[in-house]
Amino acid sequence: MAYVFVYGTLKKGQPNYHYMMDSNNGKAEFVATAFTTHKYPLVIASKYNVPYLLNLPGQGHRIHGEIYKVDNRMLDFLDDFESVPARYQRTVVELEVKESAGKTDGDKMMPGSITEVFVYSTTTYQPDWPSGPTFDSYDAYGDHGLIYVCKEDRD
Ligand code: PCA
Repeated sequence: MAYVFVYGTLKKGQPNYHYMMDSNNGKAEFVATAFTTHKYPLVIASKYNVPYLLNLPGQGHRIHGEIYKVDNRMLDFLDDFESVPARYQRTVVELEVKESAGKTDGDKMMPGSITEVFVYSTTTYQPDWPSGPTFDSYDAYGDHGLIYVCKEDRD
């Protein structure tokens, strides 16, 4: 078991959420919403309008996302899905818990508490990305109008 913070297309309601809920890929259980204790640039870039979290702490915004408890099978799936280590790296990020799922077992993360969990961030990016618009929360269907192109639809 491991905890993963998702901030992009894997969040609830976003284009790749269904992969997290597909039991063929393993198990993922929603634990809490959270935001990073440090700022990071979250940009939407490339011709496919992909959300990228740049591992440049101190720039951008505190990023909002969701914490999931995943089994090893799902962690393997996500590593593969995010092309670790070629395109993404799985590192640890410090988070402040916002709203916790209403569970009573020992797993409950308390709002306001600080926790460290895995996150996927891009290993490579264009030099102009950090200076472009950065977001505090990703929504594929947001006002920015940058519609995400799913992996299956890329050329
Ligand atoms: N999916 C992962 C990383 C970027 C993306 O699109 C996530 O939602 O955290």
